[in-house]
Amino acid sequence: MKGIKYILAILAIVFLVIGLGGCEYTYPFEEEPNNTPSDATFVRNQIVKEQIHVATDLDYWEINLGTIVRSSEVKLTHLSEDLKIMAFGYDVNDNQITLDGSNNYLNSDNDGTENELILISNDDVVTLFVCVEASDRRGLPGTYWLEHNIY
Ligand SMILES: [Ca+2]
Ligand SMILES: [Ca+2]
Repeated sequence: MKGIKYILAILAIVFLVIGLGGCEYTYPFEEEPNNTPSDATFVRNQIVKEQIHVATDLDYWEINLGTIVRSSEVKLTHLSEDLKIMAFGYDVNDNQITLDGSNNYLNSDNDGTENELILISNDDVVTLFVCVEASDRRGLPGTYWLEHNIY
């Protein structure tokens, strides 16, 4: 019995050290490296809470919208620093879709910690890629919640 308590105590210390040491990994859903679209973390929740841990960090997310979606939105809330967001989409045949005139992406970069919001009205988008990064304005790391909704 004493031995089990000892082992549990050691395990608790190990988990504590891992948790404190790897700051990025105390956030449960991001899978670094995710700095390119091909390394994007698949979004499994409506809301994920993450962070840009250094100014040069990029966080790519992949959101599967499905084929019956008419429109969708992605937003950044609870910003601790001035961050920005960009989104681009692919159709059912994995072809990239032009979302905004001649641009193949949409972006939102409001001043300060104001929420960022992107609305996607193109119903051909089946897979959405989202990139979160520090704004050019301040270039500083920060935490965020990424939320998506489909209609
Ligand atoms: Ca990150
Ligand atoms: Ca990253």
